This record gives sequence, C-alpha cells and structure tokens, in this order.
Amino acid sequence: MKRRDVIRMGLAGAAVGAVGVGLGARVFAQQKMVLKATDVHPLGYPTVEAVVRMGKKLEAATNGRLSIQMYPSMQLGGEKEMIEQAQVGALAYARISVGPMGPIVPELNVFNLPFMFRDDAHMEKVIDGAIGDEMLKKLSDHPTANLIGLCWMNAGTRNVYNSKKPIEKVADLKGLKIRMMGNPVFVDTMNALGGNGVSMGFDQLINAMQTGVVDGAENNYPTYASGQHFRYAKYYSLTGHLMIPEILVFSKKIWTSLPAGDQALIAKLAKEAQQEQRKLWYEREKTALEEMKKAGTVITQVTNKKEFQDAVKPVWDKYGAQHAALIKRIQDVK
Ligand code: GTR
Repeated sequence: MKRRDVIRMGLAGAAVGAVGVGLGARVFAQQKMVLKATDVHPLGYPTVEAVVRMGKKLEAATNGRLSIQMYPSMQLGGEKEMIEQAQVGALAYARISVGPMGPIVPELNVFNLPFMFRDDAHMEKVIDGAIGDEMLKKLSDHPTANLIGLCWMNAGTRNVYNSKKPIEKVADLKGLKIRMMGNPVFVDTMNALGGNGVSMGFDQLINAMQTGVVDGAENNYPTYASGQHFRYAKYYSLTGHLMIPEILVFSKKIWTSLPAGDQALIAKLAKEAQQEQRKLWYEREKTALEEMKKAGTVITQVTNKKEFQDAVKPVWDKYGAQHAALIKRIQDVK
C-alpha cells in the first residue's frame, strides 16, 4: 500500500486522527476533513443549531472539503470530557460554558462571578466588544489550555430550582443540596447563599436529582426545559444569580495543522454564529418558559434581589480582588 493510501484511510475514519502523524498542512489541504463537534444539549438547542448551521456554511464554502459532524446530547461526555478531548485533538469543536473554563484561564472567571452582568444587553456588549475579544485571545494564547477561543454565545440567566420548596429569600436555600458546575467559584457562591453547593458534571445531574444526591440545581430556562429537569425539581425560583456566556472552543492541536485560509474561514464563520445563536436563543427562552409552565413548574420571584447580592460578597472578595481592573472595565460598559 502506498503511503498516500495509508494517509487516506486514516483520514476517512476520523480526520482529526491523522493530525498527529506529522504531515505538512499541504497534504491535508486537498483532503476531506470531517471536524467533530460536541455539545451537552440536544439537537435543535440554540448552541447546537448554531454550530450545525455553521457546518453547512463551512461545507458550502469549501465545496465539501471541510465539514462538521455534530455529536449532541453529551454523546462524548460532559463538559470536562469535552474540554479534554478538544485539548488532545480527539475532537475539533467543543461548545461549553465559560463555567468550567474559569479554573483553566483565571481571567475568564470574572464572567463567572455572581451578579457580574446587569442584564443580557450588558453581557452582549461585553462579549461583542474589546473585552470579549481580549478574553478569547487570552484563552487562545494560554500556554497550556491547548484551545482556541472562537466565539461567544448567549446563555441567559441562571436560576435555582429544587424538588422541595419555592425559594423567595436567601434563608429558604438553607440546607438544600444544589448541583453547581465544576468550578470552586460556583460552590462558594451557593454556600455563601446558605445552600450546600455540590460540584458535579452536567452529565451526572439527572441521576443525582433522581436519586436525591442533590435536591436541585440552577440553570437557564432552555436548559431546564430541554433537559426536562422539571420532572425532578418543579420549584424554579428567579434568583438570577449567574449570567454566564457560552464559549465555542477549537482544538489547538487541530488548528495548528490547518492552513491559514481555513483558520480564517473557521474564525469568520464562528463570529457569524455568535450573532445567529443569539436570535435562536431568545426564541428558545420563550418556548422553554411555555414548556415549563405547561409541565407545572412553580415559578417564584425572589422578594429582594439585593439580599442575594449582598450574601455573595465574600465570593467577590475571594475571586474578584485579583481582577479588579478588569471588573471595573466590565462594569463601565454601558
Ligand atoms: C448550561 C450550559 C451548558 C452547561 C450546563 C451546566 O446552561 O449551556 O454548557 O454548562 O449549563 O450547568 O453544566
């Protein structure tokens, strides 16, 4: 068998698998390459749909040479696993929350502080502007993260839900075991609010709610509705404690094997996806809320938001102090 045929065979199975063999980008430029992408959410979810649409554009722009194969619904594991797979080049695109990226790139943790953004418009101005670009670059330039930050996506506001009771005030959280994303800032946030924050991957959450390992979790409407979490935790309270953008990352290992033209195309399409996902997001927030109501979710307003904001002050002291200048810049975005 000729060397070229061997390469072809490798590429047919998993394009990304061939990256490690140390061949020049010139050889690959001619070859078909299927870029694997993954997301914890199901097909049709705004983040998934945006990446699927991006794949179609990529395919059209390269006459089918580059395409994206989407693995939705945690088929490749939770977000921690997705990050690891992108880092080693086992997949190309991972659409993850900024949540689990905070421990890897410290500056990103500023987006993970409770009550950091005033509202969606504020968050969008930050991610669409200079700070958003700088943060993506920080990630891409990070010496050991091994990821390229491509773009941001909307993820609305996260609220607490549980199987026991409505949360109206901070004291109502006392004793409740609430699943938080794997990042100490979130566990500390829940603990500061008087609950018991339990760090856990998204892929373990349903089982944990079913078995009572946790009493609930916290998330935006679309995640709660798409994951049918109302089946396990019907009290959804508008605590609004976190507003965390999503991030689309790309494996640096695969990125560096691509010719500059392909890199530029992938980067451009990602920027377009950032805006496209936003439209899908607001539509899905509305339908998710309807699904929640139909499913009998008990939606509760908190009586005094400031009480919640005051309670998380220790989290700001612990995680925000070293990023005071960046925080000020974010707050100054009007
Ligand atoms: C969702 C987000 C996911 C994941 C999940 C979680 O809002 O879209 O990427 O981070 O939250 O709580 O783990």
